[in-house]
This record gives sequence, structure tokens and C-alpha cells, in this order.
Amino acid sequence: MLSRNMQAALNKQIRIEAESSQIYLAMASYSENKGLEGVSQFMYDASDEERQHMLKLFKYVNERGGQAHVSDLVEPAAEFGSIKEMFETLFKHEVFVSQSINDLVHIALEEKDYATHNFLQWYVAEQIEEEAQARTILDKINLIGDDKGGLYLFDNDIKQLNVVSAAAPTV
Ligand code: OFO
Repeated sequence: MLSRNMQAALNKQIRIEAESSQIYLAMASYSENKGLEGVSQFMYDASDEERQHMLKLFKYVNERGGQAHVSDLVEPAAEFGSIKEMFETLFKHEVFVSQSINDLVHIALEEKDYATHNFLQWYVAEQIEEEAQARTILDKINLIGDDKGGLYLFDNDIKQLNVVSAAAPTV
């Protein structure tokens, strides 16, 4: 059985994952409007993945005798100065999510809730992967700079990234 405190913290994370899904959906729209097919597909897939992260937590809360909560979401930014800025925002957001998962792990340990601690390990590993992926993408974008041809190639390149992550087991 989840404590009230743990339940509230997990419900907060449910909201954060749902907001992540909306943030990436807004980024999909922004990049699709810029004609970047590969980048927008990457963002659509990332948005779907975040919804899966949300649902996994949602089901866990209910399984453990709590009640998963559907809450209001903050409207995400729709405009970014550039594709580079968009990916910088993504990276910062993932760092924020990692911190939030760390805080959850901390609460689980404090409360000696080892089941939740064990459950959260999947998210800890996932955040390491997502942060690393965002950093790799940012490095590439920094290399490209303002070169339009480079951006075109990058847009093709990121499609391969999609294939790799789509082949990897998710939830
Ligand atoms: Fe849910 O992993 Fe990104 O935010």
C-alpha cells in the first residue's frame, strides 16, 4: 500500500510525464512547420513515449492501492527561436525530469518503500538514456551551426535514430 506522501509524489510525476508528452508534441508541430520531417517524427515518437511513461506510473499507483490522478496540464511553448534552441529546451527538460525521478527515489528510500524504489529503477535507467541521446543530438546541432545543408542531412540522420529507438523494447 502506498503512503499518502508517496502517492502524491507519484501523481506529481504522472503530471510531469503527461506534460513532457505535450511539450514534445508542440515541438513536433514546430519542426513539421519548418519542413523537417525527420525531426518532427522524432518528436511525435518522443511524445508517444512520454505518454507510455505516464501510463506506466498511472497503472502502478492504482495497482498499489492508490488512485492515479488526471490533472490540468501547463500549455507548452509553441515557438522556439531555432531548431537548436528547441533541442536545448528538450535537453533542459530531460535534466529536470531526471531530478524529479531522483527526488522520487529519495522519498521511496526514506519511507522504506522498496517496491516503489524497485519500480523507479526503470525510470532512472530511462533518464540516463534520454539525457545521453539529447546530448548527442545537441553536439551534432552545434557542429552544424547555421549550415542549411547540414540541417538537411541531420534531418535525414535523425530518422535512423528513430529506427533504433523504435526497435528497442519500451515499457
Ligand atoms: Fe519520461 O522520459 Fe523524458 O521526460
